[in-house]
Amino acid sequence: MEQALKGIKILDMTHVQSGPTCTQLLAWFGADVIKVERPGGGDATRGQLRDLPDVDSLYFTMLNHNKRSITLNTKSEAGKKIFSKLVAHCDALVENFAPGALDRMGFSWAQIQRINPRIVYASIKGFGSGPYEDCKVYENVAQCTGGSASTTGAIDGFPMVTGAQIGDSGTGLHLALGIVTALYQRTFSGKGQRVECAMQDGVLNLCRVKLRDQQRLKNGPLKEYPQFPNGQFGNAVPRAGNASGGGQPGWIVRCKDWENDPDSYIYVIAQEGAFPGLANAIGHDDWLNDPEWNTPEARLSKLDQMFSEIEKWTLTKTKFEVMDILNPLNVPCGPILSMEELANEKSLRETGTIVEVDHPERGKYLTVGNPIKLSDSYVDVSRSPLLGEHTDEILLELGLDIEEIRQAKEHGAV
Ligand code: CAO
Repeated sequence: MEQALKGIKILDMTHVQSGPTCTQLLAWFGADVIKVERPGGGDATRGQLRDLPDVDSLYFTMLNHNKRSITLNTKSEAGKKIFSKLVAHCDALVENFAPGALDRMGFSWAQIQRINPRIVYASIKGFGSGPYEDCKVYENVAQCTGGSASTTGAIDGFPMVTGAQIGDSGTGLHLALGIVTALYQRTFSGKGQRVECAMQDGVLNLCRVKLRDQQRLKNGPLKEYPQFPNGQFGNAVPRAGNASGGGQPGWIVRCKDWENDPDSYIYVIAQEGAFPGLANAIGHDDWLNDPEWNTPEARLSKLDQMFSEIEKWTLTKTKFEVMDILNPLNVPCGPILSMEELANEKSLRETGTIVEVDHPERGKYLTVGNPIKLSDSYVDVSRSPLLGEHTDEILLELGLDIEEIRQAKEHGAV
């Protein structure tokens, strides 16, 4: 079996999280990803959040699988010459430096196009054009400025960020789609193009349903929000605790032993069609003939009471027992799975979503593999490269001879 992106060469100038998640996906689909790193330390994440001394951190290794690494000082004259060769050699250049960094190195989009008119030049920045376009941005800044934090959190609490890296990994995913789309268009146009994703835009795209609710708000209260009927709505979409985002009410309820296990909870959705089964299961078949309870509209004003009745029942069972009972009744529900439980989940290992990888310095560790499954393109998750591990090999591929490589090293270019 071939790999979907076999033959595509990516000039990977990414660092930290957002860019590397993008190029890692491309590598998993078979692209040859050449990660360019500054001589000395390389990508700063190699040394951040280290759990073992002098060994590439899990932060780095889990974002840079299946890539090759070359060290290159792109600010030195000799380094710029090699960088130009890389631009000519590759199909896409991907970067997520602070705004203007590549231009300051002497490589504007116009200059890059002159070197290689077929190249796709893809960037992640914190913001698009506008008042904040020059700002540096990390994950939580994007969550706060993209609408996620203002709509996440307890009903009366402060704005909250989420553990899902929607600003970094979310934008990386958006950019990967932009790159393959631009490569596809190139097969007809013969030309490369610029691809830009702003983290604020990526987060806002993922918060689309909240902009929907913002517009619904002017036509009346948001009836599925916990603020209805007891609370007040202001001018903006409020935080909704754990309420379900859609038209079917949902909430997180406690399960047996929740006092000792911080993850003994389950999310239950009282979907209209499955409501009779749910009511029966929790011993409330009386609701089914009671006009105060037997329609979604009647229940809307007392969702608190409904979920507290459901919880009286879930408190007598483990989250997995609840799942086993409710699933056959078609009641959508999901146990709160801890990272420990996910790491040990057999089915995730079998699908390649959780993979064990061996690393020459750190030994075996777990990573999240490719969550996108193609039936005709296999993914073999291999370890991240050591800093500059493939420098000589890549320079030879670019056509440098042994003497030129020696000189590049002598000048500190690689
Ligand atoms: N050779 C020589 N110089 C190099 C180099 C190389 N191989 N690789 C990088 N550099 C230089 C850059 O050119 C830049 O120099 P200048 O400031 O002189 O232009 C410098 O290294 C540092 O780059 P940076 O400003 O991007 O790095 P930072 O650590 O200060 O900022 C970050 C990090 C993430 C805030 C910033 O890159 C950014 O805002 N990126 C866009 C948004 C983004 O992707 N954020 C997500 C990060 S993950 O949470």
